[in-house]
Amino acid sequence: MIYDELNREYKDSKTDDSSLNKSDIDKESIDSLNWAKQAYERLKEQQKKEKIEESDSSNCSLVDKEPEPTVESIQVESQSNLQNALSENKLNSSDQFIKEADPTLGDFDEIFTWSAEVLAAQGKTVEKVALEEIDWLSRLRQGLEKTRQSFVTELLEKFGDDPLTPEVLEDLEMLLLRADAGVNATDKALDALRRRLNEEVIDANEGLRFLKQQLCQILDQPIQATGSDLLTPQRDVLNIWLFVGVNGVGKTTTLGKIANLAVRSGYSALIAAADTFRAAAVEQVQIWGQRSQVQVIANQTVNADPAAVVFDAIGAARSKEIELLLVDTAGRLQTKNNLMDELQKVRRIIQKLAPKAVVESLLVLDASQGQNGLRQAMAFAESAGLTGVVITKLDGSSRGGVALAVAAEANLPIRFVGAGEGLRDLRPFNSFEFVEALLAKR
Ligand SMILES: Nc1nc2c(ncn2[C@@H]2O[C@H](COP(=O)(O)OP(=O)(O)OP(=O)(O)O)[C@@H](O)[C@H]2O)c(=O)[nH]1
Ligand SMILES: [Mg+2]
Repeated sequence: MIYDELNREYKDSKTDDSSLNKSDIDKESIDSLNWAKQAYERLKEQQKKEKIEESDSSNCSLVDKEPEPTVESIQVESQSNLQNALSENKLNSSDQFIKEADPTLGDFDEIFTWSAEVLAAQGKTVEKVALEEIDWLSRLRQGLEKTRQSFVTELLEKFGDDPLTPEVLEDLEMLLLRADAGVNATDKALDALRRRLNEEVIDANEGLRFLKQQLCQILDQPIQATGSDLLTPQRDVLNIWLFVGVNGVGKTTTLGKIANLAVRSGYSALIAAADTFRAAAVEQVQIWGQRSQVQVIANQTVNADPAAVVFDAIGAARSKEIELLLVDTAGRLQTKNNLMDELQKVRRIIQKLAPKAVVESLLVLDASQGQNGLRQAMAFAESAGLTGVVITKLDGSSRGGVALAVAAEANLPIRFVGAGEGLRDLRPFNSFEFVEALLAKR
């Protein structure tokens, strides 16, 4: 059974049970432990079956799985460069890459139970639970550990067991600002809590539940305004996704991970290596392409015109009836106007050559740079025509709250989140699971 990781459901899913209104689900009423046990048993069975099928087709499947290099347009200049780049990316061989791409079922532990609870609370049925989702939720929770520890531990201490007081809300305000949630989001959440507190007495549990709901609403607002909960390529048209952002935020890595998700989910993809600014950028993207068997269009000439690369890529995408063209761009600082001009030129080429293409311009944002990073990145907004955000490096940062600032200050939908350097550390964004992971008690 193929799991579509961009749409976050099995390919043959007929009914969409995940569309249940989350607020209608009383989490407490679900026998979550029992549910988690059933889900675990089912996944164990499924994995056993897959293992048998794999061993039945014996070594053949391994041979089949070995990706054939399909990069036609560029040649790696030297093998040693490739090796260096491989180790830079921690991808030492195709086998390792394939292994890394396939999640395995761990123990029936606290993390599994928590992940299952989050899925159950969103209305997923036991039959629809995918290992990919469980795997991702545990990664997300681990990734948010630093933010969670500095935020939740104190929050729960402040909340205590007594009914909430206005003083506690003041402390909460400070905690949200410290987690880089931004003034707008903090005000919104606090105003709602204060209004509630004026009307009735609420205890700590209800306070936490209400806070989670408010944070979800803040994150969801720009997403709902787009009309689609998840960003997925539209079928039968060319989709062009541009990855923009300042130096080193994770554009290329994000593009590589999304290329892999797209291929695994059954989309045809192509990569345009339009970062011609940095010498090693083409090789880096080429390796990602090789690993996911996605062709890369590039021009090895130093300082080649990025718009020309995109021009070639659109031509190739057309002739091969590609669904998703992923465009890597150079890290640009707003002071470098020529780089901004380049980005606008790329947009013009797309508009001219593929006016019917569905274009997404995704701002990649490093969570550890917090609100400063967001302000700096917003300089891209005009020239890049931003339509969404990818937040990377949630792991290792205590500023995961910046997601709230993205929604409330920049009014942009968050489309993907990255919480680690590994292949499976990036997934489509879901506000409910993000808030649950951020505010998980245990
Ligand atoms: N810990 C962690 N590291 C990440 C994440 N995403 C990317 N990185 C790392 O960040 C570094 C920079 O990533 P790149 O993808 O090269 O960033 P870029 O924006 O393309 O950089 P330039 O092309 O130089 O502007 C790499 O070492 C990545 O492995 C993440 O979610 N977590
Ligand atoms: Mg890059």
